[in-house]
Amino acid sequence: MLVGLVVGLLRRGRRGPDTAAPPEQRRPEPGVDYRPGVGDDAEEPRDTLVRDVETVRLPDSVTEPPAVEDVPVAPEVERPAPAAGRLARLRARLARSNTALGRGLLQLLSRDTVDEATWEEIEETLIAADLGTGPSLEIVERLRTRIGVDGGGDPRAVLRDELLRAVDPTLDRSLAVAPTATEAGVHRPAVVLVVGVNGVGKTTTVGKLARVLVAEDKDVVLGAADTFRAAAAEQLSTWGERVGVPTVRSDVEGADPASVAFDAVKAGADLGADVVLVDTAGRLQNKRDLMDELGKVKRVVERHGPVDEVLLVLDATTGQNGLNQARVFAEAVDITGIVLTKLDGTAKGGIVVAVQRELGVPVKLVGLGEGADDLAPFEPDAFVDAILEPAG
Ligand SMILES: Nc1nc2c(ncn2[C@@H]2O[C@H](COP(=O)(O)OP(=O)(O)O)[C@@H](O)[C@H]2O)c(=O)[nH]1
Ligand SMILES: [Mg+2]
Repeated sequence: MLVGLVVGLLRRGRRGPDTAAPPEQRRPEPGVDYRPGVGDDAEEPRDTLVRDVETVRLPDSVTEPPAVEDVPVAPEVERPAPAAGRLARLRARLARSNTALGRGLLQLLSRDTVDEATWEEIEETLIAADLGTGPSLEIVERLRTRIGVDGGGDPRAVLRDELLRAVDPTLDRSLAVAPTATEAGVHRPAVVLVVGVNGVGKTTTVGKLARVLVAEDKDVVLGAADTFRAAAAEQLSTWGERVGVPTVRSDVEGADPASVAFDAVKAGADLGADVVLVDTAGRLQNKRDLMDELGKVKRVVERHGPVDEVLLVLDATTGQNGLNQARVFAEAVDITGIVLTKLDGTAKGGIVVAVQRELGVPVKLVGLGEGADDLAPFEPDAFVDAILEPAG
C-alpha cells in the first residue's frame, strides 16, 4: 500500500506544472505562450472562492481507531488453477525452440529436392537443439526412409511422428503422490525428494508443485532440507504460505538436512497429509559430499517407508553440463523422474530427448517461466505440437 502511495505521488508530481522544466518541455500556458481562447483562464479569476481558516472544536473524547496490527487479517490463501493442459496453454514460451527446431526442420524438409547436403543440415539442426547424437542420427535415418526413399507423405506429419517417437509417448509420466497405509494400518504420505545442483530451480519447483497438488485437493507438507542458508527455508515457506501449506524447517543454519527431512515426513504422517515434498541443497564443497548427503537424506527418510519419487531438476539451458549432472546424481540416488526447468529460455528443447535417453527416466514436469503457475506436466503430444506450430 505504501509503495502504491509513493508511486502515486511521484506520478502526480510529474504530471503537475513543472516550473523548473526547461521551456521546451513546459506545457504551453495561456496568456504566457499564446493568447487565451475559449476554455482558457488567462489568470486566476477574481471571483474564485477563497476559504477562510475556521477554528473547529474537537470532541472531548476521540475514540482511537484500532492499530493496524490489532485488526485480524485473514491470510489470503491462493487457490491455484489445475495444471492439466498447461503445456499447450504455455506453448508460446517455447518460441525459441520452435523457431530453431520445428520451423528450421520443416523448411529443410519442404525443399523441392532433399539432397545429401540438406540431410546433413537436418542432422546438424537436431544436434544443435541438444537432442544428442544418437537420437539425431536415428531421426534422420527414419526421415530419409520415409521421405527420401518413399518420397511420399506430408513432411510435416512425418516429422511430427518421428519427433514424437523420439520423445516417447509410451513412458509413464504420472507422479507417485498417493498416500498409502502400512501393514500396521499407519497412514503414510507419499514422499517426493527433489534434488539437483544449486540454482537449477529446485525450491521454485517444489513451490510450484505444491500449488499443482493443492489444485488437485491434496494435503501437502513441505520439508526444507536445504539447511545451508536460512534464506532457503524462508523462500520455501513463502511458497507454502501462499497456498496454505505448512513447511517443516530448522531455524539453525547448517542443521542436519536428513533430520529435517525425517521430521517433515513424520509431520506429514501425523497430519494425515497426502504428500510430503522435500527440498534439498545443491551446494556442497564437492561432489562426494553432496552425494553422500543425498544418500543419507534418502536413507533416513526411508525409516518411515520408501521414498516414492526422486525428482532430478535440470536447467534446460545448460545442455551437456546438465547431462553430466544427471549422471552424477543417478549414481547417488535412484532417479524416478526429471524436471526440466527454464525451457522458456532456450532454443534447445531437444534436451528432453537426450536426458531421457541418458537416464532411462521420463521427463515428468517442465518449467516454462518464473511465474507461480509456470510448471507444466510434460505431455509429449503438446510438446511436439508446440515445437512444430508457431504459437497463435
Ligand atoms: N525462466 C525460468 N526461470 C526459472 C524457472 N525455474 C526456476 N527459475 C529461476 O531460477 C532461479 C533459481 O531457482 P531456485 O528455485 O532458487 O533454485 P535452487 O537453487 O535449485 O533451489 C530463480 O530465479 C527462479 O525464478 C523456469 O522454468 N524458467
Ligand atoms: Mg533452493
